[in-house]
Amino acid sequence: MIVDSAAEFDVREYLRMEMMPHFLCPGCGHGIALRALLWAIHELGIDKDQLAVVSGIGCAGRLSAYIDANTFHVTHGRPLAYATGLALARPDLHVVVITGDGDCLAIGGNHLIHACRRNLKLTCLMLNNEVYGMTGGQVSPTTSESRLTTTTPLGNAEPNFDACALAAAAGASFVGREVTHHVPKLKELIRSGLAHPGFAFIEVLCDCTEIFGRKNELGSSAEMVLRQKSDLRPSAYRDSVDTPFRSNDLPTGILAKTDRPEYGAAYRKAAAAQRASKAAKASTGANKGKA
Ligand SMILES: Cc1ncc(C[n+]2csc(CCOP(=O)(O)OP(=O)(O)O)c2C)c(N)n1
Ligand code: SF4
Ligand SMILES: [Mg+2]
Repeated sequence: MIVDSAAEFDVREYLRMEMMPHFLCPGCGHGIALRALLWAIHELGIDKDQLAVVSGIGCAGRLSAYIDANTFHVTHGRPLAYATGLALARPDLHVVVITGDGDCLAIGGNHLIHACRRNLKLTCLMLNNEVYGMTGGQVSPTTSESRLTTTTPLGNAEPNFDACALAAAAGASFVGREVTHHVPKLKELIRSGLAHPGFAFIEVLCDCTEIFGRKNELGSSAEMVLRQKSDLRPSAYRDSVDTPFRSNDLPTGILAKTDRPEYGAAYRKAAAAQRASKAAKASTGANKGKA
């Protein structure tokens, strides 16, 4: 059943209210992304019993604990590996991965590229706040050039990944990006990703207000969200880097959508064919024995 009315969406119905108060800092963008995800789930009418959320370690990874569904808080960098096993064993479930930029692109980068290549039906929501928030603000593969972190006290000198370009190049059949400034658009993108019959990679640009924002003097959480519209990257570095690194003018919305065969269906078909062939051989053998 598809529910269209935003008015009837009450996020508390999808949260473990007994876990409140949550641990996120005031103004953290991860909370906005969580709301958009749950709103999309509500609109698609996905039953909570049919929803499985797998997350790694980090502030982003912590979100699964608050969702009233089947949730798995697994090791750092490995949520896609766990989710792969789960989605293969239980194709009836909607399997969603929530991961951070460090979790997904640093320690978990290898899993990401192979998940993209494999095209198993999964929705991967990468919350990109440009930093390792949970561990005190170290540089991540998406930290913009020149930004200050605890491990780049002179400003980050490395180019940062364009995660969407990386995912598309690795074969992801659905790739999208949105900012937390546009919650309804973010919800729409996640909804499209959830409905996609293959691997969907969605990058959400969201603010780490307390660690990254403070360190880089980006102002209040409201100012940081407004900056997403106009000032995604420092102008000094505008157009200074090439694909697959990140440029300043970031496109949002659905960036890639292809119709590749879904791995789970292909695997089940091959397994069924093998079972049928074994059964046929066994029955031929039994008939020979009778002759
Ligand atoms: C194997 C392992 N290595 C390192 C850590 C420490 N650690 C925990 S969270 C984290 C980074 C989290 O960054 P990100 O994924 O961007 O999430 P955020 O906190 O920014 O939401 C690290 C390095 C760990 N828990 N396990
Ligand atoms: S440290 Fe940053 S990412 Fe973590 S909860 Fe606080 S604001 Fe959010
Ligand atoms: Mg992060």
